[in-house]
Amino acid sequence: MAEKDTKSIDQATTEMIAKAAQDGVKVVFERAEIVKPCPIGAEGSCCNICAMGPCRVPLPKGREETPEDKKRRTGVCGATAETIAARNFLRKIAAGTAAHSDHGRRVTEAFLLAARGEAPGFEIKDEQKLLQLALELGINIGDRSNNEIAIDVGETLMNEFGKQEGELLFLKRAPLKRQEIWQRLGVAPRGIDREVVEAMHRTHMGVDQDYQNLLLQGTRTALADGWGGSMIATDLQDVMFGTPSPVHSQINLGVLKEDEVNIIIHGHEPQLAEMLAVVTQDPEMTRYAKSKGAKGINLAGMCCTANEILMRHGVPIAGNFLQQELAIVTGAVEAMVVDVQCIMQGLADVASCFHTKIITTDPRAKIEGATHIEFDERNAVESAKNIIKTAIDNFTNRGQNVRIPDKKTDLIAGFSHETINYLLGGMFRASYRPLNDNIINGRIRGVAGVVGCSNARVTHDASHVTMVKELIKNDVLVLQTGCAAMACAKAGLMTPEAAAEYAGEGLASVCEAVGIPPVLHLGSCVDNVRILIAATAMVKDGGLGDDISDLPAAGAAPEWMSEKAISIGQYFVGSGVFTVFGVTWPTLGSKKVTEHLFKDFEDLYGGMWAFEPDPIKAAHLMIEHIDKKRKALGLDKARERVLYDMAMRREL
Ligand code: BF8
Repeated sequence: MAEKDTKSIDQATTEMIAKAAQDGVKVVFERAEIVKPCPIGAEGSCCNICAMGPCRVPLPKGREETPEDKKRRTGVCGATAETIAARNFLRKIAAGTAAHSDHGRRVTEAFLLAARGEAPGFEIKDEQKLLQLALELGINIGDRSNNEIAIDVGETLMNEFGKQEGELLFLKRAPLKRQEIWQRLGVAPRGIDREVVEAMHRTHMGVDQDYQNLLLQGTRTALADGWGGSMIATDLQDVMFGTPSPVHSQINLGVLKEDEVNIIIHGHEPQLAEMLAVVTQDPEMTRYAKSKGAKGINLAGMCCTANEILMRHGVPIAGNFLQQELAIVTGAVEAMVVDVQCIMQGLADVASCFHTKIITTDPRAKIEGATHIEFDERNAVESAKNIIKTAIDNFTNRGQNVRIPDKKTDLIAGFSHETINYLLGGMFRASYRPLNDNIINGRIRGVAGVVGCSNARVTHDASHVTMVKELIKNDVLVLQTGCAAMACAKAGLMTPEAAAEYAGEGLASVCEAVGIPPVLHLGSCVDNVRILIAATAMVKDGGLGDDISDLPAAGAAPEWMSEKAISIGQYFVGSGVFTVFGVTWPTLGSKKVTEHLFKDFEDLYGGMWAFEPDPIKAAHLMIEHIDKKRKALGLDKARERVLYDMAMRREL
């Protein structure tokens, strides 16, 4: 694992870490120094699935593994280091898939309530996307109302979770060649829940004990996330709340306001956040805030919920994963409202040192010491008002120890697949043609998805920003989601002006012509499926091969930490994408498993994993892969033309 010499490259974060230390408040950065990662668990060599263990089978350190070592490296039941590493890896995928898919299921439930008129305040905002979805799913449109159609769409997609036979419906969205690969390998997922349950069964003591077979189920489970649960979540969120389009906003702790009631909404599912965004605008709420001495109500986002309401409402972002406790350390947050995923339990402890209320809202995710106000879509407006009033009431408890870092950055977000299509092609000829053409002519070398978390084991934001700068300097257009997107937005890479400052000549010329940043924000972690759809659209537009694995494209999560990231990585690899992770790699305890993921997978899927903690080296692995794909497509010659004069630019 890479050692880190500084905690964060972000000034606001550094400032608040210092304030936390001054105030005697322990935050994640300090805990990471106290609690060292278990080296055996980190390499996937600890098996704790039965009570004969936990069995630890670490690789010998500082020397090559001998045949004698190999014999000794088994659990009590005889499970090999390969089985143990593969089983641990599959369990991570199952947990990640479960998280995204339970999010998708909850969104589908809300969608059905809205369609049935049982969730006042929620409605169908994107009629066009609803109708497209209905056509795709074979649902009769005729002269039926949007709500009638939506009920059928919702019920059809809800069935995807518990389906026992057949294949997930959205697999048909993939290029034909990709679908054939999945069928040949037997990894086309059936129902989403079925794949997660089967993964858990196969990793139970004494079931699947062939690492290659375990990893096939890893792919099938992950595909049930990418082309199933996450895709359902993104599509239905778009229909219900609107498909994102470019929007200007700001990011970092400096978006908090000293004279207003600050409410941070943190987590993942957008239903509550959407309602808070609406209800904070209610004059009754503003009057109430003023009656308590505040000038107004300031709503800001944290983690992926932040991405959701940024993309649709331009609500500013307070920070990414490692900044959640630091927002409270400002002393200016009246309430941090959370739902599910990536919410540190440490928040409750940090909040106890300030006046901040941690408000949990979901029955699946309570935190000891937090206030629980349940959010119910059937009664969404009332739930949201109740939460906001609780925050406003807390304003008078704010102490004197307030310091908000004077640091925020402009960004443009909202690049859904539909928006990219429209921006490139225009309303009447929306297409990816100009993107494909500019890849073919070499102005754009390729496309990279740089996604994922922040991780306290490496310098916060550093790998994201370094990697992305290196990629765009080399004319690679970068698509981002999650906390990775926030890191680069804070570094100023998500404005159109960033193209001239950081991008290579070819990429900059295209960005200037279209008016887009060189780094596009596509949303939250479930929205990684927008990248799958964009990649598929590139294949379908022609000239770049007939499968996702033919594209000059690559993926990365340089600061990953969550099981969801592993699931995302596996569905990208299983969809044909070369994917590099940083920080640490969870199967290093087995060379065979690691080689299988890093090398054999390319023969199976056309995409494979890699591990490289150095972000510049990782960026160059991606660029090499992109160049390899360009060569295979016969595009290596076109890349030689990279310098453009003004006349050439005008021709774009
Ligand atoms: O789902 S990027 S730290 S917030 S897991 Fe979590 Fe990672 Fe952030 Fe969103 Ni994704």
